[in-house]
This record gives sequence, structure tokens and C-alpha cells, in this order.
Amino acid sequence: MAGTITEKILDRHIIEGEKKVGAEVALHIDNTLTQDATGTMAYLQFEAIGIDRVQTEFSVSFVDHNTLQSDFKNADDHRFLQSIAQRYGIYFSRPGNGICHQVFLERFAKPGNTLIGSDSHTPTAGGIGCFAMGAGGLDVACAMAGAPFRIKYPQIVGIHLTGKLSPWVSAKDVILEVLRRIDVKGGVGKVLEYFGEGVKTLSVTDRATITNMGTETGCTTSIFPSDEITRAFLKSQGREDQWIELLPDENAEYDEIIEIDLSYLEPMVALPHSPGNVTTVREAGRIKVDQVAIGSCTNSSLRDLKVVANALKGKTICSDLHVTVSPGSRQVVEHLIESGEYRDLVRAGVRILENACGPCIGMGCAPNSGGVSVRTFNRNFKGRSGTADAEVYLVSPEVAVATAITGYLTDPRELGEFPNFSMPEKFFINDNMIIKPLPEEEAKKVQIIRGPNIAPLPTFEPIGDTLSGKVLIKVEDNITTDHIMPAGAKILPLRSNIPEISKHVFEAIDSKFYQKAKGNNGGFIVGGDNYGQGSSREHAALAPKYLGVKAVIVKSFARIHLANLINFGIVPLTFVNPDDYSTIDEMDELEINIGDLLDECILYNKTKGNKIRLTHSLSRLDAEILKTGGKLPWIKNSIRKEMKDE
Ligand code: MIC
Ligand code: SF4
Repeated sequence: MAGTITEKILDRHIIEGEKKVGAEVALHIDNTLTQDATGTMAYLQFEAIGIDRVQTEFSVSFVDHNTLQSDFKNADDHRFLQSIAQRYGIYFSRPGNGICHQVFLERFAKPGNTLIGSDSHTPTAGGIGCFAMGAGGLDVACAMAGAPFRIKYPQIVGIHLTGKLSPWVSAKDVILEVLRRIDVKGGVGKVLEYFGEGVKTLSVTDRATITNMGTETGCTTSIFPSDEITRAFLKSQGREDQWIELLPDENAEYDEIIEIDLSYLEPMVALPHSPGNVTTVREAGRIKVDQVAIGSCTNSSLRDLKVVANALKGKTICSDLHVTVSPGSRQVVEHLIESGEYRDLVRAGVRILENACGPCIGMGCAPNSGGVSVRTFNRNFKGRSGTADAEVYLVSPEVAVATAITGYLTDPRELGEFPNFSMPEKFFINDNMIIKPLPEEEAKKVQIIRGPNIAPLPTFEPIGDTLSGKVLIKVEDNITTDHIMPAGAKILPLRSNIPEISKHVFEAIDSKFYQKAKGNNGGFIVGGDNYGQGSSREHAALAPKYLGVKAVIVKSFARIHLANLINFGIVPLTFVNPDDYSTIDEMDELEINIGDLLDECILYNKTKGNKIRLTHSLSRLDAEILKTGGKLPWIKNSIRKEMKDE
């Protein structure tokens, strides 16, 4: 197989390993990004590695998730992050500058580069032809220290785009269509690579909307070519010199092809409570709506907000609902102000929020009880909005604005002509909220500011050959990291304090989980398929580990969470026979002989008196990391050795 973009980039970045689907390869990582909610841990871990300065081409630290500052906690994190960025040679995007993925796309992302970010929507940069993956904070810390990032060599799925989108249909509908077809685990182990004539009809930010939400398929990443449109975008951002052409060869072969004729697409919607629960807005029917929330890293570009502003021009939002807009970046805001479109939004009654994640991660603007919220975001997991019984629908900015006007989930084609607006040829470039790395000698003098919210990293012991304990919880398929380690305005401020945040593990599913884990000296988690889908938050592994969870036994795992479990010394095991799932119950007493973790192992269910075969997808290195008690203890010597051997 030759000539896909994925192969071209991987060929230039593979340091070790065989180019064979499923085989582990080690990749050189050019750039990293972190955001505040995962960043504090990532930088504490980077410090623990003991390297003096980041080893990447460049690394960027953003503050965008947690900006409420309802007490000292957030503010402590922000101070810590700024000082640590200065100490170790990292760019720092100050709070208020914008959502990490939007700002990274505008000001940093480079076609042909590899990027990992401690946020699952890092593939947004795939819109510019960057091979960008979400990862746990510890893996990002390792990449900052110069270590390679390991992935399973992916299957390459070609998504062949033909035709052109109709008015009122946009990039969000394309990715919702992909999700309709392959659902929330259809992308596991795969890269979704877009090609074909239809690609030329999509702008870079359209493409970024698609690669952003590709994450919801569980894929390793999604990527678009870097073509003349990419060049024009980089030029408009004053970065044309960073453009390289990156096209698939004529004879590029894909492991699988998905055909999408853009002209046939219509406005789509993901119904509660899964991004894969997709249908057309037409089929969903007229649903009464209480809130419309526009923004997030999926749909907060200038183009998206211009659609909203222009459709609302001279109108007032429906009196029955609230509308929020969270712009993606200051650049977007500046343009909206300059063009007068900001005023159109304000006059229509929109509540304009900060350029940050905001309601997407439950940081304010939770819907009313049982409320219906229509959002341009990428996730609608139950409770994520901050209201346990809210119903969240995911749509394009076009559907959102039509809904804001009528008060019902509305097909935007009912609004008549698509509004006319123009995009700037050159964006306002103002990087005054991005603090540049200091020269090395000056950086060494920087004092790191650690407020009381920055708790020390917990340490863990090596793992023995036999694991025993009780099943603390048994869960179903598609459990998200939001279920395991909730976020939102109450819990997000605890991200830098593992003992505190661990009190909230599985809170929404089982309010007694913390007590059970404590009372039984830890134990096991049993789950179904696609366990740990969603975010990259390593707290969903780190906090259970802190509570003594020894192994997670499921039918299958989501990629980033699986890596996080290994990193923190929780053994990830899968049933050889998925039917065995039904034989285990909560509070069963188990004993698992894991040996050296190079083979299958046997679970002995003492309560039921039966034996079950378990397996795993661990490499030799993973097994070694696990047995050492996780990547942090392993890292101090091994990472340094790995870097010396290169
Ligand atoms: C999310 O969208 O769930 C988040 C919040 O951005 C997470 C990261 C986190 O939990 O801090 C993600 O997607 O990785
Ligand atoms: Fe922020 Fe939401 Fe994007 Fe996560 S999905 S990075 S919370 S905007």
C-alpha cells in the first residue's frame, strides 16, 4: 500500500516498529499541546522526569477549560501553568485567548508535523494536514521530554468526498454523517483520511470541524490533505512559509473506503445521549428547545459565527429559550467586532460568553431541569452539561441558529436564502496573549508558583503476580470518561489534587463508589464494550488507581483511556469470551494471576467458583511499565535510557 497522507507523515516519523496494522510503532513527536484541566498533571509529571527544557520543536500550554475562578483553585492552576511554561521553554496562551484547538489551528499547527495533546480533540489540527492525536498528560510529558509516542499502526480509512454541500448544510453535517455510519467505536484503531474532489470545497476550518469530531468515532486521528486551500489559510494567518503540499498519491490505497457525496447531505442531529445517535433534523421532528449553545472547539470559527450573526441580523431570539455563543478565539472576536457582526449577535439577544470551553464541559450555563439543549458541540453524554436529566442534541451552527429563532429544533433550510457574508483575506494577527518561551539561561531562573491547589503527585508501588479483591462496580457498554471522572464547574477545579478529586469517581452512576473502594482496599471494575470512550483525562485512570483499583476487566477499551490505565499501573484486561461478562456480579471476590503479563491470564471468581480466561493487547513494554507500577516510576530511568539509545 502506498501513498496515503497518513503513510507519508508516519514514514517520516516512525523511529521504531513495523508498518503493519496493529503493530506498535514509536513516533517522533514534533509538537505538543496541553490545556489547563489536564496540563497541571502533565507538567508535574514533566518536572518529575527531570529534563531541563522541552525537547520538541515547540510545545504550547493553553488555559481555556477552567476559567470560572470561583475560588483560589483555578487561579492557582493558572499561575502554576504560566510559571512552569516560562521555566521549561513552552509557549503560554493566556486565559481568555481562546480554545486550545482553535488557537492552535490559527497560530501554530503545521502540515506534515506530528502533534500530541492532552485533550482528545487535538485531531482538530488534522484540518491543516497535521497528524494530531489526543493522549494522556503523562504521554505528553514524555513527548516534551523527547521520548517517542507509541501507537498501534492504524488501518487507513479513506473517506472519499464528492460533490458540494448545499446551502445551510455544513461541515458538522459531514462528520455527523460519518458518525451515523460508523458510530462511536467504528474508528477504533483507524485513521480517517479525507480525499477526493469534495475536499476542495471545504475551508480549513470546515475541515477542522470534521477532524475535531472524528474523535467521537474513537479513531486514532483524522486528517485532510494540505493543498492550495491550506496554503491560502496559512497565508491569511501570516504563516505561508509554513505550508507544505501534502496530497495522497494517485494510486494511494486505503484499507477501506467510505463514500460521501456532499450534495446529498442534509442538516443532521445527534440525539441524546450519544454523538453516534444521528439522524436528520427533518426526521427528528419539531422538538421544543430551552437552550441553544453555540461554540466549542468543533464550531467556534469565524465562519461559523458569521453564519449565526448574519442569520440573526435584525431578528430577536425566541422568547422561550436562552442562547449562548462562546467564540473560539480572540481573533474571531476581533473580526466580529470589526465587521459589526458582534453587534448583530448582541442585538438579537445572544449571551456572549468568554472565548473558552464554557458550557461544553459544564462550566456554567447548565440547562434547566429536564431541559432540552441544542448545542454545536461534540459530546452529549448524559449529565455532561451539568444537569443530570437534560437532553442534549448536537447540531451545526446553521441548525442552532434556526432553532434559536423558532424555539424548536429546526431545519435551517426553512429560513429561506442562505445569508451573504464575506471572509477576511488576512486575519488580524495579534499574538500579544501568547507568552513566548524564555531563552534557556533566563528560563532556569524562573520560580515555579505552587499555590495550595497544586498537590504533590501520588506515588504507586510495583504490581505483584496475583491481583485479588472485590468487583467494586459493574458497568455497561460505552462508558465514558465523563462517567468515570466527571468534570463540570464543581469537580474541574480539583484536577490538580488527586486525593480530593478521587472522591468523585463514578459519582453519577454509583454515589457509594468512593466508600466502597476505600472500604475494600480497592478492587476491580468490570465493563462492556468501548470502555473509557471520550476524553483524554488521565484522572479517569489516576483517581481510580489512587482508590486502589487493580484491574479493569471489559469487553473492549477506547484507545486513550487504555493507554492511561497502563500509564498509571491499572491492568487493562479483556474477556476472551465476551459472554463471560454476564457471569460476574458486583461484589464478587476475584483473584487474577497476571504473571508477567505476556500471555492470557485466568480469573478465578471465588464467589461463583468458576474460572474465566482473560487477555490483553499489551506490548512487552506496556507489561514492563505496568509491573513497575506505571509510567511515572518507570520513566525516570527508562525514558532517559530510551533517549540516550536513539
Ligand atoms: C472534553 O471535551 O471532555 C475535555 C474536557 O476537553 C477533555 C479533557 C479533559 O477532561 O480535561 C478531552 O476531551 O480530552
Ligand atoms: Fe473544550 Fe469542549 Fe473542546 Fe473539550 S470538547 S476541548 S471541553 S470545547
